[in-house]
Amino acid sequence: MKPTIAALLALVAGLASNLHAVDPPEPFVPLPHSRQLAWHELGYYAFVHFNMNTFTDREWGEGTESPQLFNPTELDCRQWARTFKEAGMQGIIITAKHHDGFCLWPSQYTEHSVKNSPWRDGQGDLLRELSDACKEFGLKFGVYLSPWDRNQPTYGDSPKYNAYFLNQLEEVLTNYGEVFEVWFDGACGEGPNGKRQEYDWPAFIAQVRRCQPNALIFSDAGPDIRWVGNEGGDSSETTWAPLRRDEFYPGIPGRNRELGEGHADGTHWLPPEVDVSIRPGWYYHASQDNDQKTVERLMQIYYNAWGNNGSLLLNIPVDRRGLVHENDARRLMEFKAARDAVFSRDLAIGKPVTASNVRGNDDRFSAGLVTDGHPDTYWAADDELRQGILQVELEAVTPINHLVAQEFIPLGQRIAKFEVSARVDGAWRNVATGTTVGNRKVVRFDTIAADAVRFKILDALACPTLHTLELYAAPPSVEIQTAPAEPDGHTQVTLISDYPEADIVYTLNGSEPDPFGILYHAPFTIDRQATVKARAYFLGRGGVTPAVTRLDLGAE
Ligand code: FUL
Repeated sequence: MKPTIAALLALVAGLASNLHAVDPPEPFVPLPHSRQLAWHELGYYAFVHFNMNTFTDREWGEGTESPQLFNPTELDCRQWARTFKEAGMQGIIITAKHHDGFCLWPSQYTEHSVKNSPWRDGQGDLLRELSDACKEFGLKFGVYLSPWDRNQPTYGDSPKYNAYFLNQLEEVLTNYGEVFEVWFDGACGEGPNGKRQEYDWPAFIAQVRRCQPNALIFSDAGPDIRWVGNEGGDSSETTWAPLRRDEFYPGIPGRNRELGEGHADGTHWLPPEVDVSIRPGWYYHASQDNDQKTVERLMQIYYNAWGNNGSLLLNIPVDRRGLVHENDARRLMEFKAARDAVFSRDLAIGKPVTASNVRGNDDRFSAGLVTDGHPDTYWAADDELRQGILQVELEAVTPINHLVAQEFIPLGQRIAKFEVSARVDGAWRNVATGTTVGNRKVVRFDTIAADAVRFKILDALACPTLHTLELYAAPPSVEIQTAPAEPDGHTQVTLISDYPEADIVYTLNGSEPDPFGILYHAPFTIDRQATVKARAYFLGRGGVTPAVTRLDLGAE
């Protein structure tokens, strides 16, 4: 059979592109391990502090508490898993043992456990129930096992206690299926013999590797994930995944800033995890039932963690019933709705992209790969370059206020400085600057209606790569301002958006305003019985993205 013209052309094109083919960039060490790459995909999972302290209203127990006190009345791990799954979390890490030494599983090495509690007549195993619930709901299961143990008589007798801890690790890591993360706190104290315990960290780590080769180990010094250096939900604008790991050990004092920032010349890939509680305490206290962090603060924390090269481990203190408290569940869902409102629609996906340089002019590294939504493709520059510009054409004037950038981290973290600009009426305006990117950087800026966006890499430690550029428009907010008005009992209502060009729509009967509702033009008056709800929309400008604000003026 004769070759067709199309086949010949394809052959010639193939040969031509082979002539240009270059190798991918040399890896820039340190590189992430495959288990770390899998972890980077997670981003957001639950911490549950639930143990003896839940029943004594404390944060740290003494280790002398009677097991009789542990008695949840309605414990339901399926309710936890269902709630966290609906909230968009990917796993749960449970305090299997906290500093007071009480074990949530019937350990054969101590009497200080659920087996001597009234819960399930001493027959219960919370790790069994939780790991089963995680499997049922498709969540990952992780454990916090405190080395500091204020109950264990051998604590302080270092070799003996280390053997005890290794045995417990084995129990927890071999009886409950796959464990995705083992969380080590660095706290250390003196035992009953007055001696300070010396932990055998190399043995602890080897035990985890032996029992759960895919599990990530968290501590101040990793070896897989590092503490971010604070428990308040903050992070550093500059965040290198690499760290000079050998300078660190669990519980190291005085180096919190470096734990946040990492090191540009770090020797090991050791990205940060932001651990923070939704309430003031780690454990449940009825007095904090209304003290959840606001949605705004949770969003800020999410940007600090997930949006800054790390992940968010958000603690939800399960209550004395053994349930996620209604108020915490409600806040988790509000937080999810707020994330969805920002991140549900990538305005850059599939849009054309040009670059100042494409590695070897090779299509395998072309600019358009940053908006193709594919998990394995990336743009890369020529070896000698430390800069680069990528320009996304939006093809229509589009309001935007978030950019998400991701480096191709299997080849290491490289970008050290960047700038974002937007084209408005043919002129480029600088909207944000930043430093590191790594696995993910979320850049936020004031809403701007632009028809193109530039991501300018100003400095890198090696030739830059970029896996993804995404653009989003968080809904504009609406503030409802009120003032007394004539006749008596009437109120003047003014609606103000943080984005002046947004269209504000409102209702007076409590119903949700949709884009076809009453358009706001000027202040108006209402009587006491009205319920005003308002939303701002980017009507006809790259899609409808609503925000809702409500004001109830004494309606029923
Ligand atoms: C700390 C512990 O001392 C707290 O009680 C809590 O468990 C927190 C997550 O880690 O170091």
